[in-house]
Amino acid sequence: MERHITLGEFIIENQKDFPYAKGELSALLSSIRLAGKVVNQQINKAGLAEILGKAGKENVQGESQAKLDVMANDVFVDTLRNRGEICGLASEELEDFLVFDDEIHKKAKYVVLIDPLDGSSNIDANITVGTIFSIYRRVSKEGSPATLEDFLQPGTKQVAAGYLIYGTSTILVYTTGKGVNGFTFDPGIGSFFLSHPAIIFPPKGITYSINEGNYVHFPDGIKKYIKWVQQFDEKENRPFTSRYTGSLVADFHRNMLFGGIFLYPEGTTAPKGKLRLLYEGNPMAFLAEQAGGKATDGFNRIMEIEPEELHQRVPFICGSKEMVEKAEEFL
Ligand code: P6P
Repeated sequence: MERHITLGEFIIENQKDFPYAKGELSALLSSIRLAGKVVNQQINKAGLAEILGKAGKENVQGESQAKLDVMANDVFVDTLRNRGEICGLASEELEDFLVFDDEIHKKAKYVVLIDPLDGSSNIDANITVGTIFSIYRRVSKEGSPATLEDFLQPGTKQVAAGYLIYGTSTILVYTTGKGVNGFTFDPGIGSFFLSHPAIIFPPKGITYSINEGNYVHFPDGIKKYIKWVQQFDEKENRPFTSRYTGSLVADFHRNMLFGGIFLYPEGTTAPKGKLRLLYEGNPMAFLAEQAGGKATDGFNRIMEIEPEELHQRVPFICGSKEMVEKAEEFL
């Protein structure tokens, strides 16, 4: 029987890809693995532990925070801080970034940006949610506290990025710039095993993911593209199939495995779109590009956008390269 390599073994085996790093990035990825296991366990027992529902607080997005959102944020903050490899962390759930400025953390090389529980509005309906993370090397001086500039870096500077998808199984998917690999969690053993080696984004597919409830608010080009995908064309397998879960990680993961396009464009009610550049757009764009896909705001490569603020939103079109390029023709 073929034995699958564990995530820990994979990280160690690929340590050689980082001659400049002395194991810090590997340790950081391992701490993300640990936090993912804890969040996975909490999510799976949420219904029993009565921690479903609202925490009674609002996050910076003005969205009511589900208790699991708060739990996931705290688990990642505590686990990543305890491993000592980051000097700061920014989260969708926190208005400002956290600075870890004791003697150990001030010397750390990396900062992390996370969406601790993306798609959390789905939680109470038991629909797939996810954690998204993005890792940068700090630009501020080692030995000093992290600064905003450490977080406002373009996506091209990402050292690593990935997500955990808490679905019918829990899978950790990440890249360090050497392709994309997925690891499925075996709760019986408590380890992640390589299940999706060298993921390739199919150049085209027949699935499109967009919240058509916002149709009236979309720019004309997006409306024309939606009409185009819905027209009959046997040669091109149109009309395409609509698949939209309201959970970016779930829609992205399905599209990356089987082909497809995800669109969250700007609209009159969301002038800059809804998704956050730093901890949704950039990490998903890094993964998409590393797997051979594409991610733009309709006109510009997502990863080349110069960030101006921590929670800035960005119009987001991401998926199979040929599908994204076709959509851009309408804009
Ligand atoms: P809407 C979840 O809140 C999220 O950030 C993404 O995971 C998801 O793709 C999108 O928002 C859903 O937004 O407006 O369609 O409900």
